Amino acid sequence: MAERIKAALRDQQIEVPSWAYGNSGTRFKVFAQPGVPRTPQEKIADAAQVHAFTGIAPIVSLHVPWDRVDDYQQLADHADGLGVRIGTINANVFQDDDYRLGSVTNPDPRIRRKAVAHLIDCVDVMDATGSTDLKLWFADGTNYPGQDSIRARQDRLAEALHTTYARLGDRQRLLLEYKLFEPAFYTTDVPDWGTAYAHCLRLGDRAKVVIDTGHHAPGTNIEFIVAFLLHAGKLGAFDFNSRFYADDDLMAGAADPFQLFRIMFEIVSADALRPARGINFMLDQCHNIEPKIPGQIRSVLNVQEATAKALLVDAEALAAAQAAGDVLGANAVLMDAYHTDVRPLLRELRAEQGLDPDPMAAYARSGYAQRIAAERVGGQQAGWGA
Ligand code: LRH
Ligand code: MN
Repeated sequence: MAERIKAALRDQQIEVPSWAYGNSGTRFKVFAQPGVPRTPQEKIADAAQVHAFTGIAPIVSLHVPWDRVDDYQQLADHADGLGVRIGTINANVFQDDDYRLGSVTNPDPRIRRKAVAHLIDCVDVMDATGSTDLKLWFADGTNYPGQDSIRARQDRLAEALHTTYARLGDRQRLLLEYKLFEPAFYTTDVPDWGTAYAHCLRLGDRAKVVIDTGHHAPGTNIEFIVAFLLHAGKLGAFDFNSRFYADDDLMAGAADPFQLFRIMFEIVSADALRPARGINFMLDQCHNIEPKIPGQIRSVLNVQEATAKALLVDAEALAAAQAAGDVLGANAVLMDAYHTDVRPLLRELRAEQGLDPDPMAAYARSGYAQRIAAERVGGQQAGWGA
């Protein structure tokens, strides 16, 4: 059992977001922190620390233009030199004054063309970095009833997605992310999994849905969405984080470790953990007050722990209890796994991989945090530039 679980965990790959290493916050305040990166190169160096201490975070997502450089091939080589690679390219059509009434759904065709041009530019970046995934999240929506035609905006969205999908290379995918609300507060043009799923069905096989765990109405059963989209072959990726209220972007597993376990159980029981299955496990978080690299290490470990517990579920006993209609028995099988302390097994796994069994402590001892705080003086600390 332990060997089977370790084997699956050795293959686990988690993608970390470049923007988690920059300053972030809320409309009330963005707190600067010492040592925060100023360049995409420094963000990637910090992300490489997370992989160095966890062994399972070899991929870094970029966000354009936050991570704009003159030579993306050179940036990919820089990442390679640090033992990581550039993964998903995130487009950004939510921070330009032109997008006040929407980007790809804007009533003004000139602004729609501008937005689509950016999406196409991001595919050019993918060609340069060797990335396979283009992730699209649209802030597009309305704030008041009557502001715009809900149906017309869907047509504009479909047209923009179609144009972008047609530009993709054969190995490239379009990942469509939905979100219930914010920054729009009446309608959001891609508000839920059903809307994203419908658009992806129409686009084609290389269009998949992204589930950001912070983008649902309170009380939403996210693992049902996971199971359904997996079953339909339309689950492309996760943006893992956690929340107590809205899109809080807190550390994955921090607010609701049981939910993360239930999600990973749906993944494991569909044998979808292996990288070959094409599900991209990404973090999408903001460390507004806590130190960013340790925050990322903790988040990666939380996903690993939830995965290990999910792999512990006795599938045979569960199937037997389910077939027998043994409600409490079936639930107990899952809860036994969830209540099992997998930390000793994970420490053992890390030691076998030549890693320090306690990545958080090992990073703290490394002195990296003090070094970057001393070195990174001056220049413009990275942030969301909002
Ligand atoms: C939107 C979102 C999206 C990213 C952004 C950083 O809330 O989840 O995935 O572009 O955060
Ligand atoms: Mn997200």
